Amino acid sequence: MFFFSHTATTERFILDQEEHYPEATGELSNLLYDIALATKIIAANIRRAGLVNILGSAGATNVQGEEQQKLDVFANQTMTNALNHTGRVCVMASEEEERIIPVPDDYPSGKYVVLYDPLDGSSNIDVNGAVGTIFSVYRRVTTEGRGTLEDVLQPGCRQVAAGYVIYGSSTMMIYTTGQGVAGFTLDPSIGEFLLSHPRITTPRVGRYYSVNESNFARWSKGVQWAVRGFHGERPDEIKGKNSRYIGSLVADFHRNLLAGGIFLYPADAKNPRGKLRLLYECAPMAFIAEQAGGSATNGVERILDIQPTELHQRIPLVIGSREDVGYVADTLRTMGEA
Ligand code: FBP
Repeated sequence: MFFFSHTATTERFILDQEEHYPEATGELSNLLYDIALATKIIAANIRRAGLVNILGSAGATNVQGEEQQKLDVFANQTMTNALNHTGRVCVMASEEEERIIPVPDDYPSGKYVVLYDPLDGSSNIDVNGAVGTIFSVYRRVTTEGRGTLEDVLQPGCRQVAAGYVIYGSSTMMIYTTGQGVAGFTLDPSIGEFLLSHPRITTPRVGRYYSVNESNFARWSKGVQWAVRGFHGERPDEIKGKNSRYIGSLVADFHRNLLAGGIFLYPADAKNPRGKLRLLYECAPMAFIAEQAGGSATNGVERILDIQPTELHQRIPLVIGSREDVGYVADTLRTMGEA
């Protein structure tokens, strides 16, 4: 039974936050609401995925060289359609699209830039594992007209908002606008995201480590030595941790954010620059991690300080509980890998 008291919807929460910004125009709030709407549509289709013809391959390969799933294509189109006509956005970019996505000529161009990984964790779709949508918002740097690549290639520290939606046992939206991190749970009975986690903070030291250990042999000696600490092999330096790995960044990050932990996708002999994308995955998650008291590096450097040079640039990612991320950086420095 649901009693309507003063439970905050995303809209009410965003409006409350806006009060801190007398100069706010409400456009960012509306933009976050556009994203919330798109993810509700994606959630509704994921929930019925086995019943409607939306599972399996779309029979195409995306710019990442990955086989596109039907849900990847659907989620990508849903995000783009929710954003491209509102007059709030000047350009978009998606992990699924080779080039930047312009606002169609017959729609006005706005002041925001939105980047998204429409469906993260694609390998989990057909096995009913948790997947997610990741988004990142910047103000444009060009002054007028259609947005350009220059508007998209901004360092993460310039984000005005970032978040993700996890389609797990429940559907949750987690986001920050630089005033801490809040979490909302979708109530399917009323189709609204309701505030369920007002002020999310992550423990300084985590109990979990999340990494694809099958890549161990391909890691550098420094990364191997760092992960061996999580195994409990370096008791003088760090307490061993429990291993958890779903293979979906959103799901692994979400667990560690709430319960404390560290997620790593290091570079390796197969992915010498790492696997995860700076703009669509690493920068938005880094903004959330830092706003929750955690941290995020490429092993050594702060993710939010990295200046992107390519649209689909990949980097190594170490993210989560602050002291654990620091321990990895110290290990790599000691091993002369930084
Ligand atoms: P996409 O599904 O958006 O391509 O994301 C990449 C990803 O699935 C991450 O979500 C996840 O952390 C990682 O790749 C898993 O990679 P691997 O299967 O190599 O461990």
